[in-house]
Amino acid sequence: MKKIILGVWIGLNTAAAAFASDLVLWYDQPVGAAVSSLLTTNPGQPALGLGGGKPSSFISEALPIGNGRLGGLIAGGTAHERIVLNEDSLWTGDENPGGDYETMGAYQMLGELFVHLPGHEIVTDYRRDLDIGDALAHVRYSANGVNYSREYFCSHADGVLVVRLTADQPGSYSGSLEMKDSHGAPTVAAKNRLSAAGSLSNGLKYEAQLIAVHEGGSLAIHGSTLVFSNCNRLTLVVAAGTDYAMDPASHFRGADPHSRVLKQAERAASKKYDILKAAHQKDFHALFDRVSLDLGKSTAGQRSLPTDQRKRLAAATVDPQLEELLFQYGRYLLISCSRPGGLPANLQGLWNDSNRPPWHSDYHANINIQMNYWLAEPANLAECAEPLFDLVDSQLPAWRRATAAAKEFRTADGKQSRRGFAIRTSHNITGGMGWKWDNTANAWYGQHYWEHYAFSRDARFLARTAYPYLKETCEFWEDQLKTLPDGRLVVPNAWSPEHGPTEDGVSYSQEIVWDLFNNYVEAAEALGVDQSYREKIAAWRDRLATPGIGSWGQLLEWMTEKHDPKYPELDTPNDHHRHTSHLFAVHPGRQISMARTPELAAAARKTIAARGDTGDGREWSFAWRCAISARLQDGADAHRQLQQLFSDRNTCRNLFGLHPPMQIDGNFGATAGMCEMLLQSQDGEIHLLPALPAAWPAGRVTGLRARGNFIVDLEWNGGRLVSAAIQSPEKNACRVRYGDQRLDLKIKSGGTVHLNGNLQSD
Ligand code: FUC
Repeated sequence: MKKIILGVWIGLNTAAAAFASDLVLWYDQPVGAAVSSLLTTNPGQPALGLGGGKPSSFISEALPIGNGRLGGLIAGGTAHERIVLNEDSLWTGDENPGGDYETMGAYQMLGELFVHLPGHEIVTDYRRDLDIGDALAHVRYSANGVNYSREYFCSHADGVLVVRLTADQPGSYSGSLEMKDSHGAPTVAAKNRLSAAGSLSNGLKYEAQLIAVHEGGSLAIHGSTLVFSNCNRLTLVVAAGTDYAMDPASHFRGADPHSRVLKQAERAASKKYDILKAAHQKDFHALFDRVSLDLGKSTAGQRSLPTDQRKRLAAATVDPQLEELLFQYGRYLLISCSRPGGLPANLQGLWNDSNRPPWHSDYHANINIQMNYWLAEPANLAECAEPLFDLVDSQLPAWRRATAAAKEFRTADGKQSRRGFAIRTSHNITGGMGWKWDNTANAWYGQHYWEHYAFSRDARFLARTAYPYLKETCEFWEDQLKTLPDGRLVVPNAWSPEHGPTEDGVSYSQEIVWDLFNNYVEAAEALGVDQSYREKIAAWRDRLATPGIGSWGQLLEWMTEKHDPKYPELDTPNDHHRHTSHLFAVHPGRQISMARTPELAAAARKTIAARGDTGDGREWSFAWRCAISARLQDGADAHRQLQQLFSDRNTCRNLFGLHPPMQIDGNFGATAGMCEMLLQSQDGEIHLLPALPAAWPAGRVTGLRARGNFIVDLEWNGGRLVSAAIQSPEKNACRVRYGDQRLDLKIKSGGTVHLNGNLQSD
């Protein structure tokens, strides 16, 4: 039996063996327990995290729930539960055309909810978990002979965060509820509710409301807290909002949040808990259940370990069910932080426990936000990508103004650029931008617009949303590209992100503009519009300088190989930089492929091998490398890169990507990389199991999407395809590939074609 006394853990855990469900993150300690334990036993010594030897942080341990807009991070404390509350539009800053990182503002923490339960200091059989297959978090323990249980979720259906406290004996709940605003607004208690309302320095108004519904016992106000005595059960409902509106015409301000928040809280509090839970389940399952993955069974030993201990071992020994969990965690997190009508996932999704988060928890446009959305299309969560398009579209007027005013974008004749817009490396949600121009980020965002169409074939989206964006961005690049004496076109003053000198024709920028032009041409063809402009852009695409191959067989990151005394390792086999920007053309781009450009593909492989496992790589680096190796059809390396993500350097105990203290792009990138290992469709054919690693000898996946509006199910055994089912909601045709076999298929509207491992129809 395991016992906690004031955060000190003693004894053995009997609960562990029972907790082996496949899609559950679970722990036998509350957040911070290891730290408190060390502080208690070694007063005066620095706090150490569980075995990692590094200080622990709340955000790396707490369990995340969210409804796309509102989020909670759950500590799972027994005598003192702490839930950090987030609302994704709570941002300081404004439109700042000067591009000053400090005045750009930062994503803020909303507040904290505390449940104080005196007498729950000494507990046994403790467990906290997050069931990502059901979007429910739990805390369970026994104290004073009572079995206590809590369930938590954040409902998109009702717009609220819900906590339900139950016990197996009546009258067992006595304690208090406290809500703390992160910006000093007072909490007001009235009847059965707590509320806090305030405004930020930029005038953004916000409000949070908690309503407590108690069953049995009593509830009373004490100062700014609610005190409950001898209750059987409690249901807590939290609603929150701001007056942010994703609308430049109203300067990003909408209605005062008060009445909306009040209504949401009251409506939810008037419903029975089971009704709230059922609505949440229905909404969540409609998205989550579209894809299932089975990579084989983990050992009983692996399955018996709490997630934090288990994941560390998985860096060295294959743990198929934990890999499956990581895959589905990316999908769970995207569903929980990016829903139509809301804001896109920022650097931390929407989970933030600080008012000065790293990198302002902003939208970083040189890899990070793009990586957040790589999984959306293939992992069958396309609607979760809509917030990205909505936000970007809403920022365009401000970005156009900032670009027109910038000296960096003067046209060749010395005049200001009048067409299009550029984006800096970081931006906020109100037209403001931060650090350094990332010239080709506009074109990279364009890839997402194109891919949303390429997967769905939604002609309306293409015509109304994607095409105008792509065309305007082409016009920007028409004005900006520079012609070399030999006629090749180059992006001037380009930067391979965060690595080495700025100069013309950097591979990263060349490849991204190539991708834009290529996507534009296909978009114009699909719509049958702008023939002469389409032909011009196709010709310009073919004149863009392409990346070269260097002295040790690597893909060149700059037009010429660097021998720079300032950066002696630059462009050498010892260059272990975290960015692999010049491999954009392999993934997520499609300019380099094994079939069409085998020499460049081989050079890309050299580069990725040299980047290495240690050095400067961060969580997102390994996710990106996993996807790149998958595109290079190297399943073994793709899997090796994936495994790096389980190391203590790259993943937190709650499986959030670890870029101190946390960053979410690695989570989304890992899911996307695994999709690439199982199915690809960027080259005009549906390629089944293109990078299956030996580590996954047998398995099954259902519900992955392929470009062209197809859904694909696959089963394999002994490392070989056993069966495939390809379905399309429309009358459709495709070429299917497995290994070197190819088959042209026609599918009836709403039909499914079943194939065996030799690509023969059943
Ligand atoms: C990129 C990376 C950093 C970090 C930051 C948010 O610029 O180079 O490692 O992930 O984004």
